Order: sequence, then C-alpha cells, then structure tokens
Amino acid sequence: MTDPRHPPVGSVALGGAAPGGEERVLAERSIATLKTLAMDAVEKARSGHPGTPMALAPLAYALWTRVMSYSAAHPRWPDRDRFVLSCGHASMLLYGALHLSGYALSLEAIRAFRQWHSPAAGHPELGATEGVETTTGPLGQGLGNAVGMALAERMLAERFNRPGHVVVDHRTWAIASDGDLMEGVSAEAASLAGHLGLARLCVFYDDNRITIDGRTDLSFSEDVGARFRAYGWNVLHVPLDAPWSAYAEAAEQARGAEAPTLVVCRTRIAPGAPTKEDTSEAHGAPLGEAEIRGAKRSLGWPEDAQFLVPPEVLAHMGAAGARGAARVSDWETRLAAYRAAFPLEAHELERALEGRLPAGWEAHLPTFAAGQKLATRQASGKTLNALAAVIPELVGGSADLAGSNNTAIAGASDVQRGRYGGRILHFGVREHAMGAVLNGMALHGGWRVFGATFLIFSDYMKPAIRLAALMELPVVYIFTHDSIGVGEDGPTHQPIEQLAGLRAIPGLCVLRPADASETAEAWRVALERRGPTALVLTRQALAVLERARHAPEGSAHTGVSPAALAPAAGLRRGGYVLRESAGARLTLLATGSEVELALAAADLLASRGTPARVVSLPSWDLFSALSAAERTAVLGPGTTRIAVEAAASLGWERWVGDGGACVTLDRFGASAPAARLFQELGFTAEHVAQTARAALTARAALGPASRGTDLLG
Ligand SMILES: Cc1ncc(C[n+]2csc(CCOP(=O)(O)OP(=O)(O)O)c2C)c(N)n1
Repeated sequence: MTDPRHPPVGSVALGGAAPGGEERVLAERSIATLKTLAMDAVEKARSGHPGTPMALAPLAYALWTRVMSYSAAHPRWPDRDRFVLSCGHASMLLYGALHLSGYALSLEAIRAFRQWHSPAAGHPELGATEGVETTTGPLGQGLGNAVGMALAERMLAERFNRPGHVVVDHRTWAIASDGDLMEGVSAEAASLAGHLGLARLCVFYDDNRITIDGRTDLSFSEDVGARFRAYGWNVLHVPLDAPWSAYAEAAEQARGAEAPTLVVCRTRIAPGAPTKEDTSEAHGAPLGEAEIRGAKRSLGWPEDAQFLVPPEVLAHMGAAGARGAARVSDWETRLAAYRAAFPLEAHELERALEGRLPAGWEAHLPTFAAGQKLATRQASGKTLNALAAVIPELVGGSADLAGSNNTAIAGASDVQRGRYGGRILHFGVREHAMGAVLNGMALHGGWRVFGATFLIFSDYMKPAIRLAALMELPVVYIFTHDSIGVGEDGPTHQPIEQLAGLRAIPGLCVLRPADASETAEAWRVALERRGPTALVLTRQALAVLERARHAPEGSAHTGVSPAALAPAAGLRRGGYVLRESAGARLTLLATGSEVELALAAADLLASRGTPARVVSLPSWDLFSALSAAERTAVLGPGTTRIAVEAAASLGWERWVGDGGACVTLDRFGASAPAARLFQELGFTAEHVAQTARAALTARAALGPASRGTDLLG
C-alpha cells in the first residue's frame, strides 16, 4: 500500500501538491533513493554499513543540491569545493550522491558494491572513483585531510589571487562521525584548524550516539560542541529529525563564520528500520529483508524494488550536478582574464596545480666537498633551502622540532591565522595531524609538501604515511635523529624497528643517505617521485665521502668503471658499489651513518689481507626495482655479505642471504653519549671486521655447497 504522504514513485505526481510541492516531493524522493540504495547495496554485498548513509541522506541531499560548488562533469576542476567523508565506512552515502548527481559512477558499479574492481569500493578510494577526493576508512584521518585541504586553499588563494582577480575561491566540507571525533588525530587537526582560523572548513558531525559496541555513552560522554568551541570553532546544531533544509541553512551560516564550523547534527542511525533504528545493529551489517521492507514501507517506497532510481530523481539531482558546469566556464573566463593581466602568475598557478616542478630545478641541488663533516640533517637543510629558492610551491614544517630537523627556510615567513602567504607550517607537537594535514594539502594540489619530526616519532604518523602511500601522494617526510646516534636521550628516543616498519609500507620510498652528497640526491628522488618519500637522516656529523678513493679497482662483476659507480647518484638505483675490491669474497652492505663504519671495517680487513667490497644501500625499495641481475652485480655474486645498520635486523636476510651475518640491533638502545653507544653495541670497525671474518670462515668450513645459495642470483 502506498503511503498517502508520498505520491507513487516513477513519476512526479503533482496533483494537489502545495506550492513548492514539486520541489518537496523531489527532495523526499531523492533522499529516499539515497537511503534505499544504501540498504540495497549493503544487502546485496552482504557486507557494509547501511545505517549511517540512511541517517545522513538528507544532509547529502542538501550538500549535493544546494550547498557545494562542483560540476559532476568536471571532477578535477581546481576551484571545486572539496568534500571529505571522514567516516569512510558510510561509503554508500557518497556513492549514492555521486551517482545521482551525475558523476561517472554507474548504477552497475553500485550494484557491485564492495566487489572486485568495482569503483564502489568498500571504503572510498582515491583514484578508484571520480568525485572521491581522498581515501577514508581509518577514522579521524579524513578530518585531518579536510583541514589540509582548507589550509592549502587559503595558502593558494593568498599566493595567487589579485584584486579583481579571484581564481582560488572554494570551500571544504566534511562529514565526521562519533568514531572520527573519538580519535586523537581529529582532535589535533581540529585544534590546528581552530588556531589557523580556517573559516572555509565546515564539518558536519553525525551525532548519532552509536558505534559498533553500542551506545557512545559506554565510552564517550564529553560535550563535543564545547570542545570545538574551545578550539576556536564556530559550533552550530541541527536537531533530531530535521529536514534537509536545516543542513543547508547551517551551511549558509558556516559561510559567514570567521572560524571553522562544526555542525553538530543529532541523527538516528537507520531511520525507519522497524527494530534496528537507533541501534548498533544498523551500523555495520546488512539490515536483513524484513528491516529493509519496513524501512521502504515507511518511505512509501515499493518494497520489492531494489536499486530503484526514479528517473525524476536522476533528473533532479543530475541537474544540480550539471549546474556547476556554468561555474566552471565562469572560472575559465576569469582565469583567462587573470592570464592576460598576470601571465607569470597564471603560468605558475597552472604549473603548480599540475604538479610540475619548474624547469631546471635540479641544477640547484647543492654539491658538497669531500672531507667536510656535517650531519645528513644539516645537508638536508641546505638542500631544502637551495630548492626552496627555485620551487616556490615547496612548503612544510615540523612538529615543533624545526631547529633539530633543519627545516627552516631562510627568508620564508610562518603561516598563521589570516597570514597564509608564508611557507613555514608550525604543526605544533601534533605528528598525527601533521601526517593527515600533509595528505590533505597534497590531495588539494598546488603545493609540494614536507613534514618533519624525529624518526622515532614517525610511529605517531604511521597511519597517515600509510594512506599517503596508498594514495601515491608526493609527500616528503624528513625524519632526523635516525639511530642510537641520538645519544643521551636514551632508548625512548632511539629508533630501532622504525626503519623496518617504514620499509614494509608498499609504495613508500625510504632513503637513508650515507653522506651529504647522497642527501642531495635523496631530495632529487623525493621530488621526482609520485608517491611519498621518507628521508632518514642523522643527528651526528658524517664525513662527506671521498668517493674516488674508495673505488680504485673497477668492478669485475658489472664491467662498469669505478667512476660510473661511485658518485652519489648511485642512490637513485637504491644501492651501488661504493668500494670495489678485486678478488673480494666479502661484501659489506650498509646504510646511512653505518656506511662510514663499513668503509673503515673494509680498510681494516684489507690491511689484514681480506679485501672487502662496500655497498651503500640507501633505499631497499628503489633497489628492489632493479633486475635480479643488476642487484646481484651490486651485492657481489658469491660473496659473503655482512649487513651493517644500527637498527633492527628484520629484512636484512633478504640482502645478506645464506652464510652472511648482520651487525644490527635487535634490542633497545640506552642512555649514553652516542660514541659510547656505538662502541658498546658493536658498531666498531673492529667488530664489523671480526663478524665478517667469522662469517667467511664459517662459510668456508661448510665447503663449496654452501656457496650455491644466492637468494638474488
Ligand atoms: C582508526 C579506526 N579504528 C577502528 C575502526 C573500525 N570502525 C569502523 S566504524 C567504527 C565505529 C564507528 O562508529 P561511528 O563513528 O559512530 O560510526 P556510525 O556508527 O555512526 O556509522 C569502528 C570502530 C576504523 N575504521 N578506524
């Protein structure tokens, strides 16, 4: 039976409708379509989250038809508003809205929700679906991304807009759930957004008071609105059972605010589901047929229909999605006028938005004279400054360790509330937010971003690093104080397992340069790459290697001359022979500060009649990309390999192979001066030489058969 409040779907029956009735009917039907698509898709997939998309359908309707500036046909229009669904588990809300408003997301894709290769993936994935601005799912991260996007917009506007020529002028809208706001990363990001006064950011908080385990009062009883007010946000409220227009009105108020806005929206999860409404059962599992029938009945929807999209809904929401095309052409006209008035700026804007670096930037990479001593963090600081002078879009900062991380840019000013023209970001002691905000800035476009902290605290930003890798965002991480070389601060500050953890992230390029020259090369790699890069740098000074001295004999294995092998440019291949030695049966593999040590050990071994090769292996991932033959040539076929790295041994077996040995650290460090720590923990030339000799002897004792195993050959 049809609910008399709802005319039959499939046609807009206007007879008897009050003034404005057509609009009302279309809105109700659009919202019902969003709700039923979510129920049906989750049911068909037999997995997913139906309740929250149902509850937020009126909000989505308001955003996509009345609030956001976008054009479905131009999903990459640079001046579009950004939308972030921070609670990515509610992905069906986004997919429904994208489909109905005319993005290239078909109903077929929605029918295949959560299936292999469907653009309607379990959680929204950047690159899989037009209109998805960021990959979300790990709660809290999306809110951090939204802060980064809002910051990137203000900074870009400050850099490029001119009186009478506004070419950067958009907003960031986000939806966050209880889980998002329970997570610490969102607190850090919101605190930063409040501090910076990012008034073009508006977050709708779905205050449905339900999470997986039950009602939020099990664990979450603070006044979220008061918390955000304390961060300096403008806080609005939308009451329970509010119509879609209440969200549009809140958005309108947010536009006038001088601070970021949080709209606390009281909602009921799975509204209309007969028994599961307002319960955690509606959070993350299919509702089941009876509940869906009941919910459809309450909407006046045909109970038997699945994936029903009434044509008038498609036309109505599609018209909203198409309206933005006029905005795009208006923007293009404005951009043309801007180009005429400010040709250089326009060229720079387009270049930055396309992510192209200025021509010839590499020529500005510094060179370092052999023999001088400086920490790789200092070399990084010098390289950063040289590059910043020619790459104006290179911006970033540190989580309160700028001096230690060497991230200051001479002459650059700080980014602060109302002063978005600077280049230096002060993240405060907020590594979690730093990671998520950097991702948001990279997603927004127009900037090449870097963020810095001690390597030990990379753990505090690991979720964001992982997402940067998943999204292939070109973020540069500057991680200094990379080993027990930290010294007196002790084991809390001395990284051990961090390198292994970072190296395990697919798509993250981890670079641990051996000296200043490799550090400059590492920056080159970082800026040329598509995905994120971690620069792992020393606190302590290292000699700039005298490369000519170390490659006197050429490589019998590769046939490449020593001159071609020794330059720091070898870093680009991930690993290269730093010191060749005719007839050597030993290869010492080292990274970062331990390369110097490996060279000293090789000197010692040579003086005792055991020649040894030395390989600098700054990046395992770049090295892995070489062919097996190229790798073996570098590692030395048939040689016994010794790994030397002041970090966990995990993973080194891959390069060392059978019969080799590791001078590594499978224990925590200690509080003492660095020199003493290296000595006590086995990082001396003598210990490396002894370990190498012992491995060689043990292998020889086993006879020729033991030499047959070469993992990489
Ligand atoms: C960092 C993180 N921890 C845990 C999860 C698993 N998870 C997904 S949804 C959810 C409950 C979230 O409840 P809420 O945010 O209120 O969403 P709603 O029930 O309103 O849909 C949890 C714990 C996650 N996605 N991310």
